[in-house]
Amino acid sequence: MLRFATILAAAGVISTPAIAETWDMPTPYGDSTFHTVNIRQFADDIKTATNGELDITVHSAGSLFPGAEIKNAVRSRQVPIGEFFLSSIANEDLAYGIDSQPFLATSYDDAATLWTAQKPVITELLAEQDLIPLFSVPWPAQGLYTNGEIADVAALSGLRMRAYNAALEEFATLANAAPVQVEAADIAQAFATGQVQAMITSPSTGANSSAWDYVDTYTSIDAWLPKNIVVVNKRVFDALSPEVQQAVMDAAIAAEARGIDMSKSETETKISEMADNGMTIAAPSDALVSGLETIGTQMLDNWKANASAPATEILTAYQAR
Ligand code: PCA
Repeated sequence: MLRFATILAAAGVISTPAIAETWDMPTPYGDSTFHTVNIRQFADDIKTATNGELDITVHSAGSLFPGAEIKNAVRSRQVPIGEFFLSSIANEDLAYGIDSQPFLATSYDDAATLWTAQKPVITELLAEQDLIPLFSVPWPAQGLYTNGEIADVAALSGLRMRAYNAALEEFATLANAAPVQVEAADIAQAFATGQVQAMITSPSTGANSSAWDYVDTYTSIDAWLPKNIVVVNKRVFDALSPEVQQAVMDAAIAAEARGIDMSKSETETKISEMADNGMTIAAPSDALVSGLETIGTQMLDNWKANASAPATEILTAYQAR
């Protein structure tokens, strides 16, 4: 029997698997977003490494599930795998939202150190929901989009400001702005209809939503580097053969490294794209920086007061670096 199998393998007869597994993978972000380009490459890498045994189809721009539902869709096995904005589940535990604390980690190096502290903690938390984190990639540092230069925090007062998570909502409120939750895909429309007048996001999302059509100034406040995360359902993953599991893990390691490189290079290219389209690229004034830092300090105090034991563990490990 063994000899027969060997002969078949040598003849190439059993090199193609009988049953190929196909997975749907939702993400909230559009096709031009570097995260989406990266996860499509991740899917291709797995397909190649497994000889087509695991074939993942990426569904972008919230087309399969809206961003806010992706985590639970993977948890309940409506889909085996998905990508979402990690801090969007900070309402479950502040451990998930620490990357969106203003001025806590503002460079790629700091973001990497923070992820090293955060990863083991959220891996345990996600395991309670049958979820395995595969990889996580930061967005470029978050900047400020306004009409006209913003001299200090007082200049944000009264502006309707787009928010994408609870931390940004708190930030806007502390700046006396009025936060309005808007998905990335709806930014252009929210500005066009006057629903929002200012926002804080990466150069990637700013350029991808043609920020120059509705604001004229980008200020590099480099406030934080929030992350996307890709998770897989543990029961679905456990049902894969060890070889396919290994291929997924290998592709995940490569995707995290590649995604970070893409994120880094987008910071410059997308700021240039905004400048090329006529936007003023401004450095923040000292007054603006110190006002924003005061808000950051207050937010971190609030965060500490509400943090769970696991969340506190992340901050302690990060600050002990
Ligand atoms: N882009 C996403 C999340 C953070 C970012 O840079 C957004 O604006 O929704």
